[in-house]
Amino acid sequence: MTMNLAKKILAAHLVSGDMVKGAEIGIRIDQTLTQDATGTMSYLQFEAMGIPRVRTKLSVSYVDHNTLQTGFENADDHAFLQSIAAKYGIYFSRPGNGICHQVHLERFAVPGQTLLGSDSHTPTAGGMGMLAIGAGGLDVAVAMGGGPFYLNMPSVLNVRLRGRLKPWVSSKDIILEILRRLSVKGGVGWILEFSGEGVQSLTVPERATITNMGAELGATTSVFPSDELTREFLKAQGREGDWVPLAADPGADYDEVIEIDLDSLEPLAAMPHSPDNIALVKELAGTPIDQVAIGSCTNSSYIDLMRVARILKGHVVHPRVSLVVSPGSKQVLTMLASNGALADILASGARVLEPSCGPCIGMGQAPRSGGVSLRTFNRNFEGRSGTPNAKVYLVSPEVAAAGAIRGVITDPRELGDYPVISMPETFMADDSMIIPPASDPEGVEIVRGPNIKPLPLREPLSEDVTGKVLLRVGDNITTDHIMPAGAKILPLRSNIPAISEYVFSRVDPDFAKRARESGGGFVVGGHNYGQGSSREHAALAPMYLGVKAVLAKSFARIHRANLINFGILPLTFLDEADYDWISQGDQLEIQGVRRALENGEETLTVTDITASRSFLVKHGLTERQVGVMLAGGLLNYTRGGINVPV
Ligand code: MIC
Ligand code: SF4
Repeated sequence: MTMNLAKKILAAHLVSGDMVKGAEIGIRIDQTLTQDATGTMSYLQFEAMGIPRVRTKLSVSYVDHNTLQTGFENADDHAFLQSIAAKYGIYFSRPGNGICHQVHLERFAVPGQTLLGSDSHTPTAGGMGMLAIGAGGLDVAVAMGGGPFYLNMPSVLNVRLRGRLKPWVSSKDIILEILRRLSVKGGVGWILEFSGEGVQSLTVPERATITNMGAELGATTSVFPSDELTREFLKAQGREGDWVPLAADPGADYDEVIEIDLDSLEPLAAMPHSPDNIALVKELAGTPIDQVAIGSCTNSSYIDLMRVARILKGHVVHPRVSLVVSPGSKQVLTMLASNGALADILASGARVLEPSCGPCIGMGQAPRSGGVSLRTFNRNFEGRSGTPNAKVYLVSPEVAAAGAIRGVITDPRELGDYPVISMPETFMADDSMIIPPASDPEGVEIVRGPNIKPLPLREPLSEDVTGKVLLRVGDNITTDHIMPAGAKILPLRSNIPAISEYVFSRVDPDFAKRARESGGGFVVGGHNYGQGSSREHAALAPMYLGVKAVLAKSFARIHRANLINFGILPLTFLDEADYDWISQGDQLEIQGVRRALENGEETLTVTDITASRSFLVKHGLTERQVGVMLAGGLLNYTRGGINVPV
């Protein structure tokens, strides 16, 4: 039987279920990664499982998000993460070593293996031919314990790349074009698999820009074949031994195919406030810019920043613009420093940050009020930059650099000759900032600062679920709406009671108070509820506030899984028109939920007591998920020893 590449990797890792579209399968996870903003919870959960050492081939804990230390909290979390890593057999990438996805691609990603990461941009490693999936921290904890990762068997979309990109058009424009065609919810339930002769002109980091931002489609993951360019990249990283050739079988089937003619692409931008709000850069030309931010796990590779350095060389940043550059890794920064490119970047007036997420997650560098910010990042959700009324455009490094010089959005093709950057034959690989696990784990004491609070747990599911509609929101609500990030709130990631005060704070500042006073209740949403990040705090903190169920038209994959993991019912309307009848403050009741789930019933009746009407919702839970829900969440369920083999 011929198989596409995604199916081959899934089949090689299958531990349960049949690979039938939509059915639940369990897969073995070879590698895991965590970052500091999701990692503390993930490791608290791992600790609670009582397993002495990780059972993966490789697990890495990165510190890259919470690097602004405005108080003791982040530094305390770093110390906790370092001690946990030493004790449980995990490699620890120290703050300053770089953004998890960039470093993982450079130093650890292996074609054909599976990677589960507590960050939605884990698919970055798909640029290397890995099957790399983002998940909540609890799912990653289970995988570290040797348990399978469960997902619904995705459909596979073949993206055929034809031709070659023209000068000044880059791989960022390819993924922006896909977002234009498919939208931020078009990838839910899909894996994107790239093929075609166009692949051969894209280096591994350029491929990784595309798989990285596949997350913005809501896709399960995205994957490229592993070919000669993959081998060259690995060789240049001193890891040729990790290379294996991988591709779909000739004539393999796909559920759908789209073609992209690379020659016809032009520089694109995602306009405020959604990654799928795409326009041609030339149509936006002339728009005044206040800030340009270059970096993030999407566009901070050596190739990206070398190109930026060449474009900036000999220019000074426009007086209106603040240019900030954050290299993706210590490797990238070191190479720029040693070949002189960093001097060109500095000479332009750029403000260079340490290799970390930085402005991408609102950790500093918030734009001025109402300011226009051009960013090479992957998300431009309203308020994510830290300035509620800023207007963020997502662009390629070429468009960003051109804008920084001119002070207005500029079609980079106006700049003349395109700087051709070739891949280095050898990268400056130095793993001295990656600390291996301790050789005497018993001797390691876990460091726990006062900001690290114990994990809250939910009670087993009650027979009837009742409460008020605490909030009713529209389509495409992001996890940044539900549980905002930024320099002020991120340091509370290991303190659920404190962070829960900020749930929905940008949408409705009274939400937390109302939820507490009402003893919890329901949230009602539109399509693609919970799109964006993998942060399980967007489920855990509402759970802490007593949210019992979310009724929505549809859910984003990772957030739905997180809701289930923390015992919140994700329910979808059988008839979407029922959404229109519900108002904030309505008293809802679902009787006999436990019994219905135990009896295998697929729909539940919701009574809106205030509106005097009833309607049907479906839960779509698999048998395993029903078990999780009845137990009051995955941690209660795994404590029964059901999920993780001991
Ligand atoms: C993001 O880009 O939104 C984050 C911050 O990396 C999140 C993880 C988090 O919230 O900690 C993600 O993408 O999953
Ligand atoms: Fe970090 Fe931004 Fe990438 Fe998230 S998207 S991992 S915040 S750089």
